[in-house]
Amino acid sequence: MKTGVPILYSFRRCPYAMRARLAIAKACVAVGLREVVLRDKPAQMLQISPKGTVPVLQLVDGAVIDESLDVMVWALNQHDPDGWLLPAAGTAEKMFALVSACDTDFKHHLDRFKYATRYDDVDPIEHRAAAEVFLQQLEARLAVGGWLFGDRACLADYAIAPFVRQFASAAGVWFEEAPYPAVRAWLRDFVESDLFRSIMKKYPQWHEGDAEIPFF
Ligand SMILES: N[C@@H](CCC(=O)N[C@@H](CS)C(=O)NCC(=O)O)C(=O)O
Repeated sequence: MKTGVPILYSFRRCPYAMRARLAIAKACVAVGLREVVLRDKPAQMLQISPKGTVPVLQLVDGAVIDESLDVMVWALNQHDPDGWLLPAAGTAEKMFALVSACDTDFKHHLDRFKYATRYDDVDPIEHRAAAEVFLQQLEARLAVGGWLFGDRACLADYAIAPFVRQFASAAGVWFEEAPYPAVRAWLRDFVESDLFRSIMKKYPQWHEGDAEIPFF
């Protein structure tokens, strides 16, 4: 289907899709949203991105961006009103390194903690403890300026917060009592922000022939 704006295949509860929507919303870039159900992925999405993960962004010229961080950078390269690509403290390189630690080590332990029954012979508490190494890094950073890289938000905050949110909800009371007050405050502000609320609206599943839903 030819449209005048890029098309974003997204799944509301996916933390990777959340970070893409956060950057698109922050940049105020207009896209058409197609809400995906992961067990019933649309053929059109699989055709342009056979690896079958969300988010997937198809640009008007047909080019496809199917990694969430690349979608963030694509959006912010067009309009970055709060300087998310340039952290207040530290370097962009360090910012991307922290996001990479989230997507590899932390995500590995998060999955095995949250979905322990999906894996053979996995002790969720061991993985919660291993995930804490990352939380400790976040706590040390947040204690300095309230954000991961200094005294204002950057891409890393919004790329990482959706995963910490998942961890916190899986950990429940344990997280509320753990020695990470700065992480808790940062996460609370994130979850209660207008930006986060705005990207968590519910949309019906998209089917071929449906119009896209305008998203910013
Ligand atoms: N590296 C990818 C990972 C995206 C990803 O794994 N998304 C999950 C949903 S949270 C997915 O689509 N999984 C495929 C499935 O469950 O079928 C990115 O950053 O965009």
